[in-house]
Amino acid sequence: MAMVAALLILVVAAATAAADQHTVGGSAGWTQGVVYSVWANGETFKVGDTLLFNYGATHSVDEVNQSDYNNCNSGNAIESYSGGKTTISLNVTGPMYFICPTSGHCQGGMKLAITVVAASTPTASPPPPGSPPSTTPTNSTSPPPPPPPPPHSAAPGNFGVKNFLLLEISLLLVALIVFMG
Ligand SMILES: [Cu+2]
Repeated sequence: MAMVAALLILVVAAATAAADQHTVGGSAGWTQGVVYSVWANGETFKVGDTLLFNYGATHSVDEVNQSDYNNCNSGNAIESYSGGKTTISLNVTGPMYFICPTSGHCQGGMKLAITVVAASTPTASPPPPGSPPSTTPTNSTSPPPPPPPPPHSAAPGNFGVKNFLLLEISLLLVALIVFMG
């Protein structure tokens, strides 16, 4: 049972902490004519995730600082990538900026700003404080329930009136005892 619970916790933790790959621009990829701020607003970028840029031969990817992002300046790039397919690991929290260095592309909107947030760390909920472990003894001190009375084998035979009366009285007494008890 404990094994099953541990496995369940592992599965849930793995599901919640799973790293995601964000394909920039979705199916459109890294190209002209995509509003990347809209795309980025629909994504949650976590530490441990990756960005995937898919682009054609006329495009590249430059990681730049905020100022160069704003000014579409690729002359000062932190990193430059090319080749049509670029995967970038998101290792730290904070903003990241990317532009296409091809002339005119950044000015035309081919620029991406994202904010990387800390990966969600699932914490196992601890037991509430002030709840001591159960100390109720398992061996009960109350007496066991009394055994049921034996069934009356009332076999009317050749009773006389006197015996019949006695039987009636005893039955009444038993009924009384049962009702009183
Ligand atoms: Cu481009």
